[in-house]
Amino acid sequence: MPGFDLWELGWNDELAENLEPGLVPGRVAAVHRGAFDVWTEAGAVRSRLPGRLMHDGLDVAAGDWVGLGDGLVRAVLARRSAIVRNAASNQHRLTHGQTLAANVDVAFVVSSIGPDLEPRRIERYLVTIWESGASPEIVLTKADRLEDPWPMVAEVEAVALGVPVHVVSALTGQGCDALRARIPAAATAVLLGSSGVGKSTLVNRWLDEEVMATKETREDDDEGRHTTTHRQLLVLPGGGLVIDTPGLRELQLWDAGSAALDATFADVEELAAECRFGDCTHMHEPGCAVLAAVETGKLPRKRLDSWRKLQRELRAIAMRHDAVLRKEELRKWKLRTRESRARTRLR
Ligand SMILES: Nc1nc2c(ncn2[C@@H]2O[C@H](COP(=O)(O)OP(=O)(O)O)[C@@H](O)[C@H]2O)c(=O)[nH]1
Ligand SMILES: [Mg+2]
Ligand SMILES: [Zn+2]
Repeated sequence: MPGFDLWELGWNDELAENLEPGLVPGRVAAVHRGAFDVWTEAGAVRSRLPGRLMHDGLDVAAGDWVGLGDGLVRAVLARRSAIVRNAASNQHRLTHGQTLAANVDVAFVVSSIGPDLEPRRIERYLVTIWESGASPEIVLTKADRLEDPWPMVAEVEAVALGVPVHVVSALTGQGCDALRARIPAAATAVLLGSSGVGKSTLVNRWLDEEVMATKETREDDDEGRHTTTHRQLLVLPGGGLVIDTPGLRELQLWDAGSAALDATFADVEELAAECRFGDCTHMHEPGCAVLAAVETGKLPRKRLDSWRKLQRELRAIAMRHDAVLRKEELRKWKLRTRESRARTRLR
């Protein structure tokens, strides 16, 4: 296995400064059960966390930069972005944040044009991406399936609010090169979206090779292709990287700040600023600009409902999160007092 040019993988001076001397830098290309594929200057290696860090529940994701020592991951370097979802943890019957991809520059929200297109799902992805530090872009695939895809594109543009919307077909090649051009050399993109929308087909087209298994090749896959059961980092010919991900049944939000929600629903926020009362709940108040806009059809009722729903979800997550933190603080405090009591006895 030939070695990698780290700079082509997105390595930079800031990362180099953060690397402890003596550790070997590498980028996590894929995460398997307890093991990582790490790309280094010496080639691709299989690595894992030492027991102590594993116990800390360190969340290593595809795209992470790590420092290796004695073949183990000794450090995860500070991320410039992280796409984090809410994941159920059966261990504590709690939820925790799970990083889907790290150090991503552009996050493509991929949906296929057709009856399964769901603007509400796109809003959910946008909140998560606005929180991540990556820039969102929307990709509508399988444009070849409809005689006239443009009414559906317009529907998506109404929720995109200035986020670029790309219309592509991996079948005819429409828009594929233009989308590819959104990933400059050394930059990293991630493809997010439900299973079957055509993410892997698009990646294969860019690679000009059947590297990722698609729906057709998935069942009888004996060609050694990457199945999309895990998130996989890939180097594109001509520079730039892309992380292909398996479909998420549903993207559960994780602790996003109100700024991420405001960015996704800038239209509602703008209206809310016009309400007569500063603390308007937009439920029943007189002089409510939001309700007035719903009345005149300027703001779709579904969009207001979606905003409320996501707001409630985020509030619930923040409250749960706070409760967990408080419990953790209490545990540490008890531990400290017990330790100091023990010390007092010893004296
Ligand atoms: N008509 C049409 N079908 C597509 C297109 N892109 C992908 N598909 C098909 O959609 C199915 C799912 O594609 P796949 O890449 O596996 O989706 P993924 O789960 O998002 O990675 C496959 O049967 C593809 O052949 C497209 O642009 N047009
Ligand atoms: Mg796939
Ligand atoms: Zn109002």
